[in-house]
Amino acid sequence: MDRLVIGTRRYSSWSLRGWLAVRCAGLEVEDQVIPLRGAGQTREIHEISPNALVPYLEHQGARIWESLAICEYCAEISPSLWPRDWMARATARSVASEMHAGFRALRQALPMNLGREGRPRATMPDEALSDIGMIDRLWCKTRECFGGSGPYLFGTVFTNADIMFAPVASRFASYGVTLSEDASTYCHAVLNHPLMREWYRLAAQEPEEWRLDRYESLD
Ligand SMILES: N[C@@H](CCC(=O)N[C@@H](CS)C(=O)NCC(=O)O)C(=O)O
Repeated sequence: MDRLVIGTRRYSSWSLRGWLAVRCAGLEVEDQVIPLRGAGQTREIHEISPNALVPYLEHQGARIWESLAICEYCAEISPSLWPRDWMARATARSVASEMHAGFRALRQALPMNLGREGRPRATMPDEALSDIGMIDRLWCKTRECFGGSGPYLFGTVFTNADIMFAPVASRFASYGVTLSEDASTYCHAVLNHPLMREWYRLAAQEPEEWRLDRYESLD
């Protein structure tokens, strides 16, 4: 059975990226959701995934781990996951890689929690605020150069670059982060993508026992 192994939808930002890429590419795989314990403690994942992390994809004999590798794999099947124009494509790969490798302070300060409805953190580290400013500027600049009249970073098509930032849009909404007008418009476009709505719908169906205090009790 071809499968995409993901973690709790409410929290697993990397899983969201893999799932969006797989769905955008139309791969026929079954979702296998493993409730996360956090901090690498989810033993079931160790038995399945080579890097002991999710997302992890098995498709037609191929095994793919690391969300960016899954995005690349999906783009081989569905090339529109990267922009068609080579210069736009080079930039899309750069911003997607920048997200995959960076913005650690933001990721630590604002863990994804789809159940949190716009309540800001009581305190925010300067490094996280700096990441937010960088992302805001990156979104605006990319859209200014490549967005044209479309709602996404590279225009009308939702690409791997948008996929990499989709959990960030979710975090900005969950923690009531104030953005520039252009960044805010983009953020809403991502959150309103039909697949994002679908992810939120499925997350809302997860059992309450899967909730983790470390995320739910964050002030
Ligand atoms: N660099 C990896 C990061 C994947 C990652 O950290 N996944 C988390 C869930 S969002 C995980 O599997 N955690 C295991 C655990 O919490 O036990 C990727 O891009 O896929």
